[in-house]
Amino acid sequence: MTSQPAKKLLILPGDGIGPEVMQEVRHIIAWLEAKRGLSFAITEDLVGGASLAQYGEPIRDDVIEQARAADAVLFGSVGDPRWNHVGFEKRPELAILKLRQELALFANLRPAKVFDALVDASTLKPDVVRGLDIMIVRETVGGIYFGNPRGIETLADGSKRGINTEVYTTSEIERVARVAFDLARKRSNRVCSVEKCNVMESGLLWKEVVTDLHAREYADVELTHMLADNCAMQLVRNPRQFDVLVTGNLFGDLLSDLASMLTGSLGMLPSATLGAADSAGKCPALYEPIHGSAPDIAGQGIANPIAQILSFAMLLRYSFDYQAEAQLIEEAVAAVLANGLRTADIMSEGKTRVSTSEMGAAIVN
Ligand code: GGG
Repeated sequence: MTSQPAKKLLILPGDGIGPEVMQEVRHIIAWLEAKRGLSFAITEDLVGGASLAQYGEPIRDDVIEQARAADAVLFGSVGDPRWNHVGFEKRPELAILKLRQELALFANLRPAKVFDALVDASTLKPDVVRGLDIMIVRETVGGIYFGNPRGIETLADGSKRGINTEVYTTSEIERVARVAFDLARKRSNRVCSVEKCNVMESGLLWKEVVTDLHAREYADVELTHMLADNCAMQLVRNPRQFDVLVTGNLFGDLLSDLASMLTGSLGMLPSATLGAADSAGKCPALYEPIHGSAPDIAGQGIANPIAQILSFAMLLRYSFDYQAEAQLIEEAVAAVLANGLRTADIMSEGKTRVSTSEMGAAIVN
């Protein structure tokens, strides 16, 4: 039991399966309030395609201000085929990119952990993934997603040219590398820095900055460097060689989706995106599953709510310091999986297939 003031939580379910899997978190919140005496002051709003439909923009300034004022943001997923034809400035995905940038949420922590009960759901052999526990630290406010020049221009002959530019500065690289080194010290003390310095200038700077920071402040941590293409191959060949991986925006996006399949499904991986703490010690933070809105399965009640639920557990752990409750949720997920309950994405022979809401209810129970 706790008598702390209500934690200000902004919930942004988003599009597609986002609202469906978020509903299962609401049940967990209700349980925590009823059984553990926790108190949350919750506000909710629209983002992504849902916001475009109502307000004509993927995220309103007011929602960004609500996010700034909250103690933490729980985000669902954005992406809506109704806006597939529009330009980048009106894409639903802009909601999450804008939130990360406006709140300077630069470090996206994407843990890829294999639950014992799911070793047979992995794309790799059970012996290769059993016990796998890696942390991918993805930089999220720089790199090719934000660099200039960018755009689509029409050339003299009427054909077009699409442009994105990878830009990283020393300070952007250093601050995310610092997060990775600090995390490694609490884990197995190993960091692998991933770039493509053999063909990219930004990769060359990335490697140089990480190497310098390591020598200056983190010599006790084991540091290795790996090219991103080799890293993709090594994650499939022998993923347990890694502890903490730190990389840029695009490579982190790709490698974490790859890593999710080692755990059984994209529907299993949570994430936390953190900014820098202010002088009062408040750290802006947003939590979201790494999966998108999956419009192809939205509304069918078959989505896996575990990534969203584990994202909420990360929120309790990192933003609210509710360690026991976070652990309780993680243990409940492990227990339900051990009991053989499976949503469609992790289903295998001899297990019991359940819907989104049945999986959520089993975790609460
Ligand atoms: N929950 C994650 C989500 O909504 N992903 C959609 C997406 O396109 N995200 C872009 C990104 O993570 O950079």
